Amino acid sequence: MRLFHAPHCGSQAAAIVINELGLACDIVRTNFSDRTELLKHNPQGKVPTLVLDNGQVLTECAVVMQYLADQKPEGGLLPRVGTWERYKTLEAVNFVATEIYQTLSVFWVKDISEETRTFHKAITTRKLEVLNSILGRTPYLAGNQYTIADIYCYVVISWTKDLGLDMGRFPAILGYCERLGTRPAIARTVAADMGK
Ligand SMILES: N[C@@H](CCC(=O)N[C@@H](CS)C(=O)NCC(=O)O)C(=O)O
Repeated sequence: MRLFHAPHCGSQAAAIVINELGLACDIVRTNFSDRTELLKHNPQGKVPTLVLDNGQVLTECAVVMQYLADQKPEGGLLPRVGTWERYKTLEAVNFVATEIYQTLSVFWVKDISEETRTFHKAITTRKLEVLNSILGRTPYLAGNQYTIADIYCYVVISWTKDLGLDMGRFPAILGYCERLGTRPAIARTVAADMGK
């Protein structure tokens, strides 16, 4: 398998899953200024793009992570099909994708006005309050088990650093991210993305 990935993108979550599970998958760090190879597999030219050994292609981070985790179910990052825990994990993945990621994505729109930025900061703060309250009750997003939802959440929350949000209001989120950041697979992936 090959994963097209770029630092500071959601694809970092897929790269972490690969490293957590020790999957046989080349992680191809993509330079968006030359997408020749990526465009051969994904006409959208976006990451993550996962190319299987048989040439089939899978995109959409939330789904790519599920596929990767299912390659090694004993790794425990995604509970087995049919279990309640699996649905709770997918609920958490969807929460990150739609409530947090999509809210933050507004900040990357070019030439966003100051008024829109302030408005979206308020919306983001309300979403982060919900996340903070969940993480105040359970050690991981879907309960007691570390799953792909946590990996995704960790990556998405790392994007809040430069947004001028008062993250000090969310001690449970900060403590959780600090804890996750010490996991070897996360630390290794982040360091590699920073060229270390
Ligand atoms: N809905 C997709 C979004 C993928 C996406 O927008 N990826 C960004 C990551 S930075 C990208 O590749 N952007 C490059 C571009 O839009 O040109 C997902 O969740 O995986």
